[in-house]
Amino acid sequence: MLPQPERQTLATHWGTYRVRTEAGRPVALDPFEADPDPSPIASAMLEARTAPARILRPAVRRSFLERGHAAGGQGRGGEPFVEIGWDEALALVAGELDRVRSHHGNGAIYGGSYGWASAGRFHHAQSQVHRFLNTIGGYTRSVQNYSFAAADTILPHVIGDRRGLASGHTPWRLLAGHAELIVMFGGASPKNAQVSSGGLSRHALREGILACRDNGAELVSISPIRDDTALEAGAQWWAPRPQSDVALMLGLCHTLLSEGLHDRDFLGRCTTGFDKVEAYLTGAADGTPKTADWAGALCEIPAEEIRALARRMAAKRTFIMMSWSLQRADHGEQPYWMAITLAAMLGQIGLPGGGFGFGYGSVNGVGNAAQEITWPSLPQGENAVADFIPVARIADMLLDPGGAYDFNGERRNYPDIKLIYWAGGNPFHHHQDLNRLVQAWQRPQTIIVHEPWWTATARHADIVLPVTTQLERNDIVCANRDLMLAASHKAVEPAGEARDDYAIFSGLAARLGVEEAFTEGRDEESWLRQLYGLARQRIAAANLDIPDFDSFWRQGVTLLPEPEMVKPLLADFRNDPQAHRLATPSGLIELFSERIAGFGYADCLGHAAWLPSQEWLGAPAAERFPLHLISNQPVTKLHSQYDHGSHARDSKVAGREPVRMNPRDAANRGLKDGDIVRIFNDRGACLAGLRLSDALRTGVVQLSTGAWFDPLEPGRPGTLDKHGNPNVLTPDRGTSRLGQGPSAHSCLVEIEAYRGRLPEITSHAPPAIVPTSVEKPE
Ligand SMILES: Nc1nc2c(c(=O)[nH]1)N[C@H]1C(S)=C(S)[C@@H](COP(=O)(O)OP(=O)(O)OC[C@H]3O[C@@H](n4cnc5c(=O)[nH]c(N)nc54)[C@H](O)[C@@H]3O)O[C@H]1N2
Ligand SMILES: Nc1nc2c(c(=O)[nH]1)N[C@H]1C(S)=C(S)[C@@H](COP(=O)(O)OP(=O)(O)OC[C@H]3O[C@@H](n4cnc5c(=O)[nH]c(N)nc54)[C@H](O)[C@@H]3O)O[C@H]1N2
Ligand SMILES: [Mo]
Repeated sequence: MLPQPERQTLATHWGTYRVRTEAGRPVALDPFEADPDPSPIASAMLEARTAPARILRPAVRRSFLERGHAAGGQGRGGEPFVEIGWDEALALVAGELDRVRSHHGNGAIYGGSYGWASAGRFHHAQSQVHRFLNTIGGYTRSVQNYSFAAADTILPHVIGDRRGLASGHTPWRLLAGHAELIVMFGGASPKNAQVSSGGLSRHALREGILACRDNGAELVSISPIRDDTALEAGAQWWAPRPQSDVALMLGLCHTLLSEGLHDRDFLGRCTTGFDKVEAYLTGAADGTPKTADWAGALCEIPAEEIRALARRMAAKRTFIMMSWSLQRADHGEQPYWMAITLAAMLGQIGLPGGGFGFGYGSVNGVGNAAQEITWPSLPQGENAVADFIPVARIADMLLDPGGAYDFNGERRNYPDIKLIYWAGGNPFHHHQDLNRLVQAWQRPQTIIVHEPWWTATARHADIVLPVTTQLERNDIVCANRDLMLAASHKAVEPAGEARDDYAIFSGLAARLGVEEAFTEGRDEESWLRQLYGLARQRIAAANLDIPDFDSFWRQGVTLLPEPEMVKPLLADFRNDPQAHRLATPSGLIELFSERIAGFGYADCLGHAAWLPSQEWLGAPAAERFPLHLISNQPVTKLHSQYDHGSHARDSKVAGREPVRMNPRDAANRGLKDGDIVRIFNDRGACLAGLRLSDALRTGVVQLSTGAWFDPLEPGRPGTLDKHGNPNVLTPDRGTSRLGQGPSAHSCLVEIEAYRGRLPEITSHAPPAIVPTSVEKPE
C-alpha cells in the first residue's frame, strides 16, 4: 500500500505543484514553495480533465469497425466513430497487431510514437509503448527528436559528442561573474523555459540571465523577435533577417581574421581544419570573401556594427549562446558548426564565462548546476527489428515505401509500414506540412492511438483508446538537469473509462500471450518502488542520500544539493587536449571534417558554410510570399497540450490563434489589430487573429504552434485550417542529407484580411460519435 501523502504533489513538465483540495476534490494547483518563477500553464490541467474533448470510451472509426482494414485509409479524420467496450477494443487491437506481424513482419509496425506525453518515470507513454512492442517482437523505431535533430547529428562530428546541447553546459554560476559579453542567437526565452521535459522544481532562466546582467555582462540578443529575451534583462536587440545568422557569424569571423584578433594558439592546439575555414573566409576557396560588408548585406545589419561586435567579442570574455530554434531550419546544421567555429577563433572555449552552449533559453534547466545522475526509466527490453527512420521523415516513409534516402553518411531505404501505433505524441501537432501528412496517413492499413483527448491524431486513427491524465495516477518524477525527485500523487479517479497506458498494454500483452514478460508480475506501486530504489542506488553511488520510498512518498519532494565543483564545457579538453581527446577522428574540434566532406553532400560541406535556406527573406520565393513565418513554441501551452484549457483560450482572438506582426507590415496590407486574417502559401492556409507588435522585425510574423488542427473539411487534404495551426504552412523537408531534421522555421507566407463568414472552431469538441452501423454512411 502506498502511504498517505502529507500534501498532495503533482510534478509536470512545467513545474511542481501542490494540489489544493476541497471536500476531497482537487480545486487548484499551487506552485511549489521553492519555485521563484512558476509557470501558469499547469492551471489548465484540472479543468481540461473533464473538458468536452476528453475521450471517455474506446472508439473505432465506423468503416474500420464494419470492414476492418479493408475499409482503406481515405476516411481517416473525416468519419464518425463508434464507441465499444474495452474487451472488444483490446481484442481488436491484439488481432490487428497479430495479423500485421504474421503477414508482414514486425518491421511493418511503426512504433516511433514521438512526443512529450506526460512527465513521470513509470507512466511515460513512450517507454510503455516501446516496451510493449518489444515484447511482441519489435517495431520500426525513430531516432532523434523534433527539438534538435540537426544538432544531434552534426555535433558528434565536430566535438565528438552532444555536450552543450541538452546537458554538460557551462553552468549559469560560471557565466555570471565571468562572462563580460553574452551573444544570444535566438535569444534566451523565458516563455520556453517554463518547461523541461520530465519535470522541474524551480524555473531558473530569469534569475540566471539577470545574474549575468547584474554582474556587468553586456547582453546582445540576436533574434527576429525582441521579447525572445526577457525585456528586464535590458539586452541590445539585433534583428537580422531570419536564417542569416551563419552569414553574420562569417562576417564576425572574417573581421577577427583580417584584424588578427583570432586565437592562433587555441586553433593550433585544440582544433583541426582552420586552414580550410581560412580559405573560405578570405574567398581563396570560392572567390567570395566573407567580409562584414558581405554579411551585412545578407542579414541587413550595418557592416560597421558587425565589425565592432567582433572586436568587442575578441576583447572581452565572450559566451556564445544559441537556441535550438536555429537548427530547426533548412541547413540547420550550419549555424551550430559556425557558432563553434566562431567560438574556436575567439579561443575561449573551456574558460569560465567563455565558449559556447546551446539551448539555455530553450528549456528550463539548461545551465543548472545539477548532479550527473542517469535516472532510471521503465526498461525497454530489446527491439528485434533493426530498422529505423529519422523521426521527421515520417511522411516521406509513408508516401514512399522502399524509397532511398541519405542520412548521416548512410544510404537507406524506407520500410513499408502497415500499422502505426501512437501513444504520447501528436504528429498532427508536431509534423510539418500537415496537408501532406493527411495524405501520407491514409496509406497504412491500421492506425491505433492512445490519448486522453480528441486531438487531431486521435481523430485520424482507426482505433482510439482513452488514457488517464497525470492527475489520475501515481508516478515518480526525476527531473533532468535539476535537483529534484518528486512524487506525483493521484488526485482524482480517471474520467469515463480511461485506463493507464500500462493497464492497456498489460491487457494486450495478456491477449498476445506475453503478459508475464511485459508486467514481470508488477503493478503500478511495485514499479514505482522498483524505479525509486534504482534512483536511490545511483544517488548513493554519487555519495548522496535520499529518504526511503515511504518517507519520500509522504513528503512529495526531495531536493538534492548542488554540486560544489562545476566546470565550463570542455575545460579538461582545453587544458590538455591529448589527455582528454574528443571522440572525433582527430580527437580535436573539427572545424573541417574529412568524414563529412567524404559524404559528398552539396547541402553539408566539410566545414560550416553559408548555404541559404530555400525559404528566407533573401530567397526568390519571397517575391510571392514576402513574410517569414516563425512558428515558435507557444507561450500559453506546451505544444498542443492544453490548447483547450482557458489559459490558452484566453490568448486567442475570436477563437483563433494569435499571429503577431509589425504594425508597418500590417499598414502595408490595410490590416489592423484584432482582424481575422488568412495566412497562406502553396502548401496550405489557415485563419488567425492579428496582433500588432513592434517586438517583431518587419518582414517577420509569428504564429506559435499548438492550435489544434481544425480543417474546414476534415479528412480532405488542403482545406482551410480554421484555427491557426502553422504546420499547414511549414515545409516538410529534411534539414540536409546529413541530419534529415525538421525545418519548420524555414517558411515563407503571405497574409491577407479574411472577409468570409467565420467558421466555427470544432477541434475542441469531440468528433461525431454514432451508434454502430445503424446510421447510414453520409
Ligand atoms: N512548426 C513547428 N512545429 C513544431 C515545432 C516548431 O518549432 N515549429 N517544434 C517541434 C518540437 S521541438 C516538438 S518537441 C514537437 C512536439 O510535439 P509533441 O510532443 O507530439 O506534442 P504534444 O502536444 O506535447 O503531444 C503530446 C500528446 O500526448 C498526449 N498525452 C499526454 N499524456 C499522455 C499519456 O500519459 N499517455 C498518452 N497515451 N498520451 C498522453 C497529449 O494529450 C498530447 O496530445 O513539435 C514540433 N513541431
Ligand atoms: N511554453 C513553452 N515552452 C516550450 C515548449 C512549448 O511548447 N511551450 N516546447 C519546448 C520544446 S519541445 C523545445 S524543443 C524548446 C524549443 O526551444 P527553441 O527552439 O529555442 O524555441 P522556439 O520558440 O522555436 O524559438 C525561439 C526563438 O528563436 C527565434 N528564431 C527563430 N528562427 C531564428 C533564426 O533564424 N535566427 C535567430 N537568430 N533567431 C531565430 C524566434 O524568434 C523564436 O521565438 O522549447 C521548449 N519550451
Ligand atoms: Mo522539442
